[in-house]
Amino acid sequence: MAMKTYTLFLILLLANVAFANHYHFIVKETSIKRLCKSKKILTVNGKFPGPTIYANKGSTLIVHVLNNSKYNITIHWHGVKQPRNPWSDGPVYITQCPIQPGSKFKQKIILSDEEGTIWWHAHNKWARATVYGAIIVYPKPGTSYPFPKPYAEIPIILG
Ligand SMILES: [Cu+2]
Repeated sequence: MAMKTYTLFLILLLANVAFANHYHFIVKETSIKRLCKSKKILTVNGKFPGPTIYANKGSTLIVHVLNNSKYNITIHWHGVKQPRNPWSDGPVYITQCPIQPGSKFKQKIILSDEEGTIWWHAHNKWARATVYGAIIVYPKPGTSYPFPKPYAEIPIILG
């Protein structure tokens, strides 16, 4: 019960703070166990689903991506409009070259009017099947939600 109260308190607290603007993503193969079997999958920071990004509406984020896999990869910031900044939005071979194995790339994410939960995912062939996570965009500090303040929040990611 104490843990539940603590978690709820933490979630409510997050709604009123400014978040870090820099994230570090290391794309690598990770061994995971599901249904009694181990399998190697591509992950970010060894997590599946990958790390959640927390941000405020209108902020700019920098995600330092290091590709430690043996595949070309990009990360797409799905649902982010990226005004006048398509060059690090992630669609591989369309607006961005792939991040090659052993290389790094600084992805700039410009949030404009997005608010709520969107997501990021890998953008090269099958890699998107395991390389993804949530982006939770809170109101600007000092402003309120455009709807009644939620009692709690639980991100659900369908992969
Ligand atoms: Cu997408």
